[in-house]
Parts: sequence; structure tokens; C-alpha cells
Amino acid sequence: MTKLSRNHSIAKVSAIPNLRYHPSQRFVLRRLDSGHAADFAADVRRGLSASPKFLLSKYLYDELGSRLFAAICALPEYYLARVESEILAAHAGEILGLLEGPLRLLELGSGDAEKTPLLIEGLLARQGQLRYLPIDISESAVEASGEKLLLAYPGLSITAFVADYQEALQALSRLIAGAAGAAGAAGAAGAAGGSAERTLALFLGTTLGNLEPDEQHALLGALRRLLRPGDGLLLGVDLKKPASLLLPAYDDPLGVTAAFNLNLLVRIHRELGGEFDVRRFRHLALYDPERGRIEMRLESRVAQTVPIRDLGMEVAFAAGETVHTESSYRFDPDQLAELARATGFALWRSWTDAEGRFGVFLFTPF
Ligand code: AVI
Repeated sequence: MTKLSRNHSIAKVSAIPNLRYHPSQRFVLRRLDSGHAADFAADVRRGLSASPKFLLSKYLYDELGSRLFAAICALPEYYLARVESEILAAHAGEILGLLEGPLRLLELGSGDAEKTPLLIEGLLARQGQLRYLPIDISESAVEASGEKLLLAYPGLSITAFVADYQEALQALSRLIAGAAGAAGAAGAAGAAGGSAERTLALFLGTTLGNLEPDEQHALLGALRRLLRPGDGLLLGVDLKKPASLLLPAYDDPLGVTAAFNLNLLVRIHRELGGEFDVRRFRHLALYDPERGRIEMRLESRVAQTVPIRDLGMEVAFAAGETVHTESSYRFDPDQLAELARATGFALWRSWTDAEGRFGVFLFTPF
């Protein structure tokens, strides 16, 4: 497949900041996180001043981080991506058959959208045209996956949101309700709107697990406010299992996950002038059985002080001190159904692999 040249694929609309469109009008990209650089600086300051130290996991996904995550998904140890794809490939027809059409496809945390074609193809076969609304924090991933999908599927049009989920869902609900502001509303609302369409929302890859429980609740609540009875929410989550089966997926022998984690320090170096020597830190993956979550941390190998120029601060690390960089919660099916019920969703149907490692759950609003 030929790749569209970056310069020709998406043009900047100078009058409308943060809105870009594909010349064919099939790709609208809205970047909502206008305060992103300031947020990153403030969040790094807050996290590295705290005790214990932390960095928010959403910052793992700069351009290199997104590519490293795609590489993680190709690792044999990271069974999650493979098993979820197998479940979707086996049951996409059944999943789509439960929903009455025409549908638009909303995807939270779309990333490289590797698994989305499993549903896009079934929907295009059924309805000829499809509106796809991906939301992701990584602009490079949304751009690259959008270009690839547009080339592969002429019946597809895309309105992409580069934003936090909550921010994007608010913008989407305004568009869907037809209450979009003037800027860019015509193109984007056209791609999102259409009251006859139902919505199938995807939240795959166990990305829900990267949120804390209160954030999971808030996000599902925001999604519920956007969806109507008859719409669907397809959630893919990794199921609880012994640490011995989980940990290799988060500490692979090639060191790809370590690079993904350490890249956060590289990003602070590049964007904020943080003088980190990444060789003085190491990647850790731990399982907390009480909370049912994997934690990624960065451990300082030595006692050291690291200046961060743009923040005008120096961060002292003790030898062995760790910085929390990600939580990845596991789910059990009853707990997930309860969370969904508490936010206004009823379980419609669910599928797992033969070994019960991963679950795909279809919910509908009640
Ligand atoms: C994106 N997210 C669901 C991944 C996970 O498994 O929690 C991120 C990841 N972290 C380490 N490896 C993969």
C-alpha cells in the first residue's frame, strides 16, 4: 500500500486553528489539547515534586512512544493484543449483527487502529459508507492510521480528535447534538452527525485499565451521556490472572517495554530540558495483587540530582527510588459488569478466548 505523502495528505486551514482536513474532505483532524505543552510542564513539575514521585502515563505516547507501543503489540510476550484480535476476528460478524444499522464507529484510544479494520470491513460491507471517529492523545498515531485507513477503504470518512478522552467526548457530544460552535462545525459535524445513525463505541486493548477506578467510572459515565439506547459499547479488557502469567508481557527480554517506559525521560529531556541520563534509570514492572494492577516504574540506579531547565527545578533521586509511570488494572467480568451498570450500561454479550485470558464485552445503554 502506498503511503500518502505527509505534506499532501492533510492540509492546515489557517483561519481555524487546530483543525486540519484532507483535501478529499474525507479526513478532518481536530486537535483539542491546545494547552498541551503547558499541561505537560505543569504535570511533570507536580509529579516529580510529589512523594512518591509519579509521571502520568498519557505522556508515554509521543511519536516514538506510540511507535514503541505498536512494537510492544507485536511482541510474543504481549499476548493481549494478539488474543483480542483473535476474539474480534472470530466474532465481528456476530457483534455487528446485534446492532441495528446504519452505524458510525467511535473509537477511544485508537492508536494505530490495527484492530479496527476487523469491524470497519463488516460495516462497509453492510452499509457502503462509514463515519469513523477516532480519539487519541497521539497526533502522529491518529494521522498515520487515518491515512492508511482512507487509502484502504474508499467508503470511509474520518473525523479524528487528538485530545484527552473527556475533552473529546465533550466536543463530540456538542457535535452530535448539532450545537457545535462556528469554527469548523460544518465539516466536523457533518462527519459526526446524522441522527438516524447509531453509534458503536470501541474501547479496546484494555486501555480502560490505564485509568484509575474513579476515572474509569467518570469516563464510562461521559460515554453513557453520549450514547442512546440501541447504541453499543464494545470494551476489550485483560482479565485477572496470576502475576507469573502477566509480568512477562510488561518486562520483555528484548527491552521494548523498557524503552517505552524510559522514553518518558527522553521526552522530558527534549521538551523541557531535563538532563536525564536514561542509563542511570531502569524499567520495573510489578504486580500489586490487592489493587489488581500492573505498575510500571522507573527506578533510579544511583543517587543523583537532575536539573530540568525549563521548569527551573532540580530533582533529587535516592538510589533505588522509583517514579510511578503507569498502572494497568486487570478486570474480572462481574466487576466490569458492575462498573458498567453503575454508569448506565447493561451487558449485552461477552466473548473470551479458550483460556479465559482476555474478554470482549458488548454493553448497551439502559
Ligand atoms: C495501552 N495500554 C493498554 C497498555 C497496557 O497494557 O496497559 C500500555 C502498556 N504498558 C506497558 N506495556 C503496554
